[in-house]
Amino acid sequence: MALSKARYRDVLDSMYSMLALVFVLVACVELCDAATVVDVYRLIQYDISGVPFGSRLATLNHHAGSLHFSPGTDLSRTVVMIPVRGLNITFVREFISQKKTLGGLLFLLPEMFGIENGDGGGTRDDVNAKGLIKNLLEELERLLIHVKMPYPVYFAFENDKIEAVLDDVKKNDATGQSATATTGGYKLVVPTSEPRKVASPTITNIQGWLQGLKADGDSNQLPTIAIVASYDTFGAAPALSVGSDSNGSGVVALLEIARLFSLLYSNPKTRGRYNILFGLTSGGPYNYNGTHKWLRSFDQRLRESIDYAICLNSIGSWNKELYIHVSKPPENAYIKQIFEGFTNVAEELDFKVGLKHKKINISNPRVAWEHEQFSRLRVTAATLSELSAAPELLESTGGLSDSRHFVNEASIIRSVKLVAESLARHIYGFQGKNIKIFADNSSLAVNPSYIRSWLDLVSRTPRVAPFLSKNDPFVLALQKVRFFHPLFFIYVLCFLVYFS
Ligand SMILES: *[C@@H]1O[C@H](CO)[C@@H](O)[C@H](O)[C@H]1NC(C)=O
Ligand SMILES: *[C@@H]1O[C@H](CO)[C@@H](O)[C@H](O)[C@H]1NC(C)=O
Ligand SMILES: *[C@@H]1O[C@H](CO)[C@@H](O)[C@H](O)[C@H]1NC(C)=O
Ligand SMILES: *[C@@H]1O[C@H](CO)[C@@H](O)[C@H](O)[C@H]1NC(C)=O
Ligand SMILES: CC(=O)N[C@H]1CO[C@H](CO)[C@@H](O)[C@@H]1O
Repeated sequence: MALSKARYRDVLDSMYSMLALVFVLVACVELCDAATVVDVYRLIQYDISGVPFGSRLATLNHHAGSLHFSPGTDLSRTVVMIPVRGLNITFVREFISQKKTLGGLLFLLPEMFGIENGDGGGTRDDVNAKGLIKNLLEELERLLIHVKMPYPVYFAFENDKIEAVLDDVKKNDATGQSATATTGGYKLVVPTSEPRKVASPTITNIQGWLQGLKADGDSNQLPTIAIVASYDTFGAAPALSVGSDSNGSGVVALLEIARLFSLLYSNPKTRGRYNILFGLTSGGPYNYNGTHKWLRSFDQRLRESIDYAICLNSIGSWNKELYIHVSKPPENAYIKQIFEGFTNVAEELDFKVGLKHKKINISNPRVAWEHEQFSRLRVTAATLSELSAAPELLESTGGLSDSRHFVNEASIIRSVKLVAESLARHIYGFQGKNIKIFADNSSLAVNPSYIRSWLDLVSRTPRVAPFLSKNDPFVLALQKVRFFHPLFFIYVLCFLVYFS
């Protein structure tokens, strides 16, 4: 069952707690003595406008079965183990839509999607195989987050133990006899209490500020440029939603751009005549709800001082072309200036930027891109992304398949060079001149190891907003970023959930 578009206008209104759990796998073959413990991750459970989605139960205590069950088998007391590798997605879609009564589902994910599995090189064949399985996982995720399943659904990573169990279970199923306590087999147990609604969840925006230099008078009267990235994620398994590309890549690029400009701004001789505002926004998957709240927290003078805002989203896995998405027409003087500035730098760096124009619909609260939240307040803004078209709500939000494996540091480095260099030329009035401010090997060079270490950190940090408090180590790490001096931070707490 897919959600109708109309319903998407409302943001998610409840989330249920419970992330990773320890899964106790009890082998009950003849002698009930061997027990194995495997980490499992529960499928998300949430409501939109009172409509329930995801897995609605958590406690599990049933026998393991495979997809090799004989037709007509009663599966109401069986946990069906489904390896994602080689999965027939049509079959799973039909299986779920039949709304069978099941004891539960356990999906086995390839190891490389594990959070601990950093970047892997591999041959070209590997890359193709990885691409296929990534697409499969994306499809599965899309399927699972948009249905309601009245039974527990978990994910686990493949390993020798669990594969051996699956082999045994398949053999048993092939005999046509279902496993029970008396016939032997395996029992899968998750001893947990049922989830509760997350009480007053909040989302946290983080803001930084570089003060420009005004020779005579008040620097608050200077124009401002805003650089923004949404940092939270949404996915089928909250505990696995690290979003290396969406939008870990944008966060990492923002931090590096902030580092570069704070170097320039720490010297009065190179401090620009623009203030620079950095925003790490939350609620990205929920219609950029945090951005919406953040913008409304500005006083009018700040909002009016914003020359333009650049939002960075999914810029970690492109090759040849990036897109600038705007809602003002391409003929608009500001848009022309931004686009020409970016195009010139991109040419020097030997790639292309395309301009994509999509009008906003003021009477529809649903936005396609982050910059549209700015556009709605008449602030000129653009989103830089490798995506040529806007994803649907709750898509490309950093779920299961968006792992470190598929993000390329070189793409982020080139994106940083593009944005930093274009902005610097705008700030220092070098438009149209081939002047490299952030030249390689200079003291202002882009720092690949800095980029890599942040990318590694975001790729290890699940960031589904209601589960990420303002005291989360990741949020604290962002707050402590040293170069952000003399930047300051403000936490804007937004209430995402309404209770009736
Ligand atoms: C996948 O499952 C569908 C539905 O059960 C079936 O019709 C199709 O033949 C299967 N495809 C493969 C490649 O097994
Ligand atoms: C704008 O949004 C409103 C409300 O969702 C909708 O009724 C209308 O058809 C939309 N207009 C266009 C031009 O898409
Ligand atoms: C930067 O330095 C490295 C080695 O330190 C060198 O290989 C590279 O060519 C230099 N790049 C530029 C643009 O000077
Ligand atoms: C953000 O969430 C709040 C609370 O659920 C809701 O009232 C508001 O309309 C949302 N804003 C946007 C822009 O979606
Ligand atoms: C989690 C999140 O905000 N993801 C965003 C990443 O970027 C893409 C492309 O701009 C957005 O569509 C996602 O919503």
